[in-house]
Amino acid sequence: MKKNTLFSEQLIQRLKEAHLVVALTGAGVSAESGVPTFRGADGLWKQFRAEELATPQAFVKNPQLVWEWYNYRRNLLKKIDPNPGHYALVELEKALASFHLITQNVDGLHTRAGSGKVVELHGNILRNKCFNCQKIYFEPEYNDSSTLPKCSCGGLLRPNVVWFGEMLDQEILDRAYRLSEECQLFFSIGTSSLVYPAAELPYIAKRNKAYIVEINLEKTEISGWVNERIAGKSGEILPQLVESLKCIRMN
Ligand code: BV8
Ligand code: ZN
Repeated sequence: MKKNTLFSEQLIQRLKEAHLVVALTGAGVSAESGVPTFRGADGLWKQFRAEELATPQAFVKNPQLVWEWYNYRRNLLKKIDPNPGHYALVELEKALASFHLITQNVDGLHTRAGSGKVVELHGNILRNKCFNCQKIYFEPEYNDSSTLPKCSCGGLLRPNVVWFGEMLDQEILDRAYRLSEECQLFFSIGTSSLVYPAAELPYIAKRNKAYIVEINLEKTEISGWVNERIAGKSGEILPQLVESLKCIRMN
């Protein structure tokens, strides 16, 4: 077993003692699976601008364009699998008494990897809902339709994700707040910490004396004050965290 050099004693101690461990993930965790991030060099927003597409106004203005953009992303996902970072988070959930995952990602890769306790803050791109009556549609075949499917009420279907300017589901958000308030160890992984209210969660955890660890390729809005920053790829760092945890268990 390789000796741990990546994680501080303090982090290892917290892993041992914490009653609740929470991980907030963003697009960076899916990047190594080939899902373009939002603001990175190959970012989705490069080809399109957020306000053009991921807003209700954009959908009203040009539903076909928005629908095609999401089908482009959903088709990308068909050829994409979870990466070692997703699987390491499944291992953490199995190894730790109480580990909860909060994700901003809408790609469903955490669930596909086997994570059981996932809070999807921004919804799930693989599901649709009616723009008019909010009825949820689980049929995947709609995602291949080049023309916009219609709801039984006559309304247009849209991806079941939270757009900019839209409120998050209050129950889901309250759960994320409560987990962040009650945890002793909070990981912020692969997120630029720019989008609210998700970006509030590490601050809430910090206010409640949790130990905050950031895993990211680059510096972010919160890098200046977290307890520990581990620079690098989540797909490489998270499996090492699982290894370190196994070492703790053996000693
Ligand atoms: C809300 C679903 C109340 C859709 C997403 C003006 C008008 C209206 C609203 C606002 C406004 N000003 C501010 C707001 C609030 C707005 C907001 O926060 N805007 C930001 C941009 C300033 N928030 C909202 O609108 C939210 N609703 O506030 O409602 C309200 C209502 C009306 C008016 C005011 C307020 C709704 C936010 C949800 C938006 N939906 N997604 C879709 O996917 O199409 S957000 C979208 O961004 C994704 O969910 C994504 O996850 C999320 C955050 O981005 P990140 O995940 O952080 O991804 P990013 O590319 O930015 O960063 C990737 C990171 O990974 C980088 O740091 C990179 O270094 C790192 N990385 C890359 N590779 C790796 C890696 N790290 C490790 N390993 C690697 N291999
Ligand atoms: Zn409807």
